Amino acid sequence: MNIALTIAGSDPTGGAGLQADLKVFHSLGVYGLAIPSVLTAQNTGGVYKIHDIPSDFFALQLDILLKDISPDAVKTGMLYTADIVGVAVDKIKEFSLKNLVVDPVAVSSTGVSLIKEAVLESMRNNLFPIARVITPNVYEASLFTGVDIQNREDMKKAAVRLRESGPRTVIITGGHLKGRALDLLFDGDDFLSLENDRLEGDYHGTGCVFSSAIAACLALGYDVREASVKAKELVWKAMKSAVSIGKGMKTLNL
Ligand code: PXL
Repeated sequence: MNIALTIAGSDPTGGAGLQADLKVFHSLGVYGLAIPSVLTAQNTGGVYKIHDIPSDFFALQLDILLKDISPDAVKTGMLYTADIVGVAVDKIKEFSLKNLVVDPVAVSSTGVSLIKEAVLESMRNNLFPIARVITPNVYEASLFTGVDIQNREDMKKAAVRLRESGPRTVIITGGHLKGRALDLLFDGDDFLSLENDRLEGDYHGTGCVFSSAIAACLALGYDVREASVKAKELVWKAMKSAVSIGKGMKTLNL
């Protein structure tokens, strides 16, 4: 059985965070493990409150799980504090975890900040260098690089800068830009554009679903390019059939 681990925040709506990641793993035929890195109180209207998990307990969760099980791929999502990033990095190294997909979550779809101070620095300096893939959206890519991203050329510039911080592949998801929905992959040699027609509306969880689908595909043995194409397809289908389960944003149907 192929196994993927998500290390991510809890989103009780099931639209994002580790709940969504587990659904993605299951839908792709991968066995899912999940470690919460932070808790949120939220509904489809948005994030109401965020509660840290003590970093020593977070470390214990990783130790106990990873002494027993070796996942084929790992995805990190919302890590929230620099302490949590530090522990995640130490454990990923200690247990030689492979196929690391880092979704550098920084803001929620409703605009709430999902990071505390020093997290960007810590992710860039410590987590990005050990990642096989990072999947920032355009806002996050701008935060990390200072590039004001408006079009494909800006995305290329930001991708090149992001790759200098160490990940093997950078995929910037451009769903928030105008025009066709463009994601741009850069592996140090070539750029690959992944394009879809734009689906209008507000959707919650697209970034989480994309990154966990990539992790699942890597766990199944696909290469990063194949994984990104399959992940984009899965996000597209889940957006097409998105559901209104509450009074706020639509959640992807997984
Ligand atoms: O979509 C980003 C995200 C990631 N992880 C958790 C979240 C959110 C957005 O609200 O709650 C736990």
